[in-house]
Amino acid sequence: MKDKLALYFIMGSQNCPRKDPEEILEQALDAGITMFQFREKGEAALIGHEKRQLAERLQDRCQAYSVPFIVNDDVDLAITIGADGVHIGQGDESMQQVKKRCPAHFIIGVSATNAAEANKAIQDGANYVGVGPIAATRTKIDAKCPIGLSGLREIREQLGDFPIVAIGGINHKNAKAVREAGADGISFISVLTKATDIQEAVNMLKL
Ligand code: 3NM
Repeated sequence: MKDKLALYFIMGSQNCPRKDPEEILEQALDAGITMFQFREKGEAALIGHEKRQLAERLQDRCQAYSVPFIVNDDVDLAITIGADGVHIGQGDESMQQVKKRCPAHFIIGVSATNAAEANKAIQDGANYVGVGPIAATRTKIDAKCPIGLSGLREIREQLGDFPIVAIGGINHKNAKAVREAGADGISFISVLTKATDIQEAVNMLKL
């Protein structure tokens, strides 16, 4: 699990106003991302058939690179298209329900802002926790107050060896410090969707 979390790219069509999501994902896969989350969310997001079509196109790309394809929130879509897993937030469907409905091999990720939420997710059977926001982000309008590196360190101390991916405001300037503070991996949206050179942007995150 930890290897897969190393470079975890998240994206939906609403994050790509100027470029084709499939093209961005292809370049990100080529550059070496290790996991992908389809997060079609917000006012500009696709719904229904269009959402499913885009999901399947992006899933195809991930399969070509043997990179896990995770669906944000939409458990029905994840099951229907045979995704590799789902990522759910604190306000979403209960973990008990999710676990009951999903195939046993599904990777289940849960968002957490503090150790109590993270511990609950672990007890409920999550495979990893997404911890954040680490720094300020403009990508998620309702993001909570940043927890910083100290917040991440505190959560790591309480979670022992459990897989943690950090999220929110991560870029090439703070990626290394985020790993040093205890994250097994980093997840990111805008640092790639807004990059002019995606290969270079991914390379910078590896440093
Ligand atoms: N979840 P960027 S922050 C999707 O704190 C998401 O749970 C967050 O986008 C959380 O890499 C966030 O552009 C947005 O900051 C991450």
